[in-house]
Amino acid sequence: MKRFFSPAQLAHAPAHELHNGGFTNYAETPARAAAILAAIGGAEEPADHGDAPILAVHDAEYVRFLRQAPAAWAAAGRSGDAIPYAFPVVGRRPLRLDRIDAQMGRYSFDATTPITAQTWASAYGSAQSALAATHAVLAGERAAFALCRPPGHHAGADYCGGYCHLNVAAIAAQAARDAGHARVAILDIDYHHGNGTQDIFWHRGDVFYASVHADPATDYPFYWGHADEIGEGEGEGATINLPLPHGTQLAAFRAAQATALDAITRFGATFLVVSFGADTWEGDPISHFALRTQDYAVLARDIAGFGLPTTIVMEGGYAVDALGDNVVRFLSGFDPADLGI
Ligand code: OKP
Ligand code: ZN
Repeated sequence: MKRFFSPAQLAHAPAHELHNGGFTNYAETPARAAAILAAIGGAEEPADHGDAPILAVHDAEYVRFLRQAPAAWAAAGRSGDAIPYAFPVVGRRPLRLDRIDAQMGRYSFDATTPITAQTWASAYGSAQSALAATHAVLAGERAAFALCRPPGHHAGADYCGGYCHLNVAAIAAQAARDAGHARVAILDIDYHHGNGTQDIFWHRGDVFYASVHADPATDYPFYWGHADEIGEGEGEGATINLPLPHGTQLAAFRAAQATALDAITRFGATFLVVSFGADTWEGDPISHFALRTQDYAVLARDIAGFGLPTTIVMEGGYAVDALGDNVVRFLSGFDPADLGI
């Protein structure tokens, strides 16, 4: 299987995240990408498709913010990573936000996603990897893997959060739409609900969003991913949420994924984007499902069985020592030759 990764994606390395009332080491490390890269035996550097496919999903003002936030942070006399602390909960009417702290809160939904001087370059590379994989599939590959890092599914059109800045799955899906696929589906099997992806396509009937994830009643991102969220307007019925309890093992996860795939089939998608997270693994340090490494091949075979051209984008997975094996096992379900990479 073709796979894509840009070395620029290693540069983003925040020192800390706010977790349980204090600062802990940032879980979404460059070592994650390095472990996957080693396990899959390298990757092609993506071609540069430029800003346009990013701006097809994200607001221009938000992209401008991501690019200039580190300079504004430094100009305010701060050292270290930029982190927001105030959020416009009461509404986001158009205001002139001069102070970097005001901008940080406006364009973030949580305080766990620092922005560094390298963040834009890494997020841009991550998006380009997703685009390169998508264009490989559009050109005839049955499936392709984008080693996206930073991940994307928590990022909305105009906000970052959950370690995510650019929504790589949404960018891939939109690229497939723009290449002529009238109905595109996103299957999100990361442990966490992909609130950003859901938000981006919430009102749209042309991109289906299906997610299997930890119940937001117990898990981040709390405010999205409940079973009664189905989209609105043109998008009503084009979102399906399948929350599962702590301790979920293969059988229940596989059944939920089958429900998601059935819905995608009924929708009539001709192109699939998989948001793959390996944080459903039994030993993940920040998650509470119980999938085993060999289970990923089963899940991938079930997906591959639907026969849709498929872009696979990497989302979460924080057990660095197991991450490479888990990813290889997943990819092997699409192409058994990938088990021997
Ligand atoms: C990103 B992805 C644990 C609290 C939650 C944010 C989790 C983001 C997960 N530190 N922090 O969906 O894997
Ligand atoms: Zn996750």
